[in-house]
Amino acid sequence: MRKLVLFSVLVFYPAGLAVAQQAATMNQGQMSALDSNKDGAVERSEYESFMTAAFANLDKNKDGSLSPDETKQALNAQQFAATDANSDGKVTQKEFLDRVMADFKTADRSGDGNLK
Ligand SMILES: [Ca+2]
Ligand SMILES: [Ca+2]
Ligand SMILES: [Ca+2]
Repeated sequence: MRKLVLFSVLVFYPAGLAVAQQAATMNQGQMSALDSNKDGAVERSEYESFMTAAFANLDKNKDGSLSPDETKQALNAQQFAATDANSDGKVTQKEFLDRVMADFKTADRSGDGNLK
């Protein structure tokens, strides 16, 4: 258990992104999809990989950023603005990951770096 302290359960109580909201209602099957090494817990790295893939999915035109249009199913205007840290109207992968990983930290109430 290295570097546990801050990261863990993000998946269950995410702050706002639709992907995270989906995660919040994950069933067992989805949970095991996130748990790529099948150790029964979702580590920060597994969550990050999952969200990186989610970003790629949302980025329909593959320009490396998400427009309000690309995220309209997932985010309302307020959530989009909250994720678009530099307010340039686009959500880059970094902005996206910063946000969802912050959600992870928020969700990590036990602080053990794992989601079980
Ligand atoms: Ca795991
Ligand atoms: Ca795009
Ligand atoms: Ca931006």
